[in-house]
This record gives sequence, C-alpha cells and structure tokens, in this order.
Amino acid sequence: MINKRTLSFLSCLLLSAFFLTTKAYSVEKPNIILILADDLGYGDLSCYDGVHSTPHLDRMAVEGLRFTDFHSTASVCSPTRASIMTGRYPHYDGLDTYISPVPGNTIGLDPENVTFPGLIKDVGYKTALFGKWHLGYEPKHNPLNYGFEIFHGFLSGHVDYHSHYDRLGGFDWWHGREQKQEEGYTTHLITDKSVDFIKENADHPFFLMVAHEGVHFPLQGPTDPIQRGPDAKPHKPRNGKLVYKDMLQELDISVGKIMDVVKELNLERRTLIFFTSDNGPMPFSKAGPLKGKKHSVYEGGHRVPTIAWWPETIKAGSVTDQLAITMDLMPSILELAGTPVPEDHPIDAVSLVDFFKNQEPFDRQSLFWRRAGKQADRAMREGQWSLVIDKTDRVELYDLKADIGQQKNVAEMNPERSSTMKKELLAWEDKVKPYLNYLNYLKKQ
Ligand SMILES: [Ca+2]
Repeated sequence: MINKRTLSFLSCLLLSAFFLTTKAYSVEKPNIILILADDLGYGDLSCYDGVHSTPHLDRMAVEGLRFTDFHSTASVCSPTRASIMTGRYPHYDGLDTYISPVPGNTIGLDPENVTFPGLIKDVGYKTALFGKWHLGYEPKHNPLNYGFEIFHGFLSGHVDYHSHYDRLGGFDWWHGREQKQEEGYTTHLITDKSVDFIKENADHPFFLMVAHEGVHFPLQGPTDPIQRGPDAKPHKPRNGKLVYKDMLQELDISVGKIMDVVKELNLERRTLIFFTSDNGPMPFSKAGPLKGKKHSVYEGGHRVPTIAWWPETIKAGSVTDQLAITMDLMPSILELAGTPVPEDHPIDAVSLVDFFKNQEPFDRQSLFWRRAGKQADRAMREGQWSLVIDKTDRVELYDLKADIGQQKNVAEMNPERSSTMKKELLAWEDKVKPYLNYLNYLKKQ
C-alpha cells in the first residue's frame, strides 16, 4: 500500500523530474533566427570592407563568426529560398529561376516536399515567417502548408514598401491565408513582428525566419512616396544611391533590434542568429572585389555576406573561409532541433553545427550553380577553383586564391583540372531536371 507520505514524495519527485526535463529541453534545443536579406551584395557591409556603414551587422560579426566564402544556392531569389527549405538543389524541384507573379502562375515549391519547418514544429518548435516567401502563389503554396504556424508578409518577389502592392499591381500582404493591409514600411513591420514573436516565445524553443524585403527594389526608404497601388502618385525619385543607403540602414537597424531583444530576454546563450542574403547585388548594391551581380554564375552572383551569432557556442570575432552554402541551413536547423533529415529525402547539403561549435575546416563536396534564362551559364566550385561554362560552352577556370575577381582564365594552363571539373559539372546537370520553371515562365509572359 502507498501511504500519504510516499504519495507526496512521489509527487515531488515527478514534479522535479518534469522541471528538470523542461529545463534540459530548452537548453538542448536552441532558438534559431534566420535573417535573410534580399539582394544584398558581398561589398555592401562595412564588416566586409563595403561602402556602407552597418554598425549593427559589424557588431554581430565582432560577437560572432563571419564567413568569407559563403554562397547562395542560386543567383536569384526563389531557387535559393527553395533550397533552404529542402536542403537540396532547387533544380530537382523545377525551380531554376524566380517565380513571376503573373496571374495564373501555378509554379511553386511542391508542399508535399520535405521541408524543415514542419519537421521542427513536430518536435516542439514554434515556427514563424515574417516577410518574403516567393515560393508560389497558389493557396496550396501558402507558407502555413510547409510547417510555419505564423506567416505575415508577401508571396511575390517584391512589394511597394508602403502600400504592399506587387510589381504587376496586385495587392500582396498576408496574415496567414488572408490578404490584409497593414500600415507601415515593410522593413519596420517585419522587424516589429519579429521582436514581438521573440518576446512571446521566450520560454520555449522557436524558429523565426526574418525574410526581409530589404534591399530589393523598388528603391524606397521609409520617407519616400508610394510607387504602386491606388495611392501611388507621380513623383520625382531621389538619388538612387542615397535611397539605397537608407534601405540598407533600416536593414542594419533591424538586425540590431533583434540581437538586442534576444539579449534583453537573456536568451543569447541558447539562440543562434544566422544572417545571409538570397543572392548577389542589384544595381545599387555592391559585389566588392567579385565579378558579376545578381543573375550571374560568377562569384558576385552568389557569394554573399554571412554571419553566425551564438554567444559562448560560436567563438566571438572569428572569420572563416570555409566553403558553405545556404542549402546547408536545412540539415543544420534539423540537427539543432534534434530531429534527423528523413531517410527518404536525399539532400545535397551538410550540417554546419559542428563547424559552428569547433570551427575546424571540413572537406566540402563540389558546389554547382546554373542560371536559367537567356544565358544558360553554369558554374562550379571545388576548393579554391571556380569553373564557369557559358551558354556557348566556353570553359573558364579561375584560381580564386590568386584571383578572387575572376579576371584571368587559366583553363588552358590547367587542362586536366578543367576537363575533370567540366565532366563533374555536366554530370550534375544530367542529374538535375531541365529548365522547367524557366520554360513555363516563358510560356506565361
Ligand atoms: Ca533576391
């Protein structure tokens, strides 16, 4: 028989076990905040010797780990974003290029695909996306169908920063599955919602995707007039360089506010903040020493500023030239959440979690890029070597250690390396699907 005293003792024991488990759970499963800038170039930030002053991102780098050879999986938005969700090359999913908001466009990331937000939600993470999605416009493509519990933002590639109309004049601001207008400059709205979400979920693990519109066009700072929608008025645009500077400054301030709230809530030791960009720069942003910009398969199209911040786990003030890529986020996030990549979902990415913790360089398999468009350029990286094959099948080889700007084609001087890498690149192309999205895209124009 169990008497009252034994029962009380057992209750205390169970209660203690519950609290111990709860505590261990929160320490083992860190919060993850992914801040994804849009079209931010390698030469924009002051911590990358860039042309603009970005004190908050600089602070993030001083307190965290700065990557000098980190890449977006593509040189335009949608394919990079798809690869972050799936951990594999977007070409397998028919997403070679960006998804146009033309009415009736049914292209998108298949919601039946394995994506990480649903997997981490299943193991106790609160999940939210604030900002840009750009992975499909059909109701089935809504972010809520991929494991996000909260979505406030826009589906297309870019909206007016004030009125939230897309480039074809469609209204594009959503609360979950509902279109709903909200007053405010896009960067500010995304930031405020992110800060509130962090405060509301401080007591359990969360994944927050801060998918900024900044610094994509339209060129609009917080004080510039509305350009799209029923309230747009003719206006004389300000100097583009100055507007761009304001847009980048707002993005930088946003990063500062997110780091600050994490610290205020004493969450910094169990929160990874990862900052990167979905592709290289647009006309007013800079690629720094790199050749090419957005759309290009040269380094400038996809080598992007990237900082990882996790006090006491990631060594402060470190810089690495480890070759890594945005699709690595998928297995990294799953590992942090303590849930495996499903066995029936082969991926091309690797988890960076060990690297965050010990920063010992690891061997990286080759990486590949293909631009869908009028020029089907392709590229690959293998260590310090970059191979580019243009649409006429001309082969270029660059030694990035000696020539980061890809100015001197050394293919003829290295025939064996060129030939081997070319074979690897063509074999990769054989594996991935053809330019499905681009062909569909052309049909819709
Ligand atoms: Ca982009």
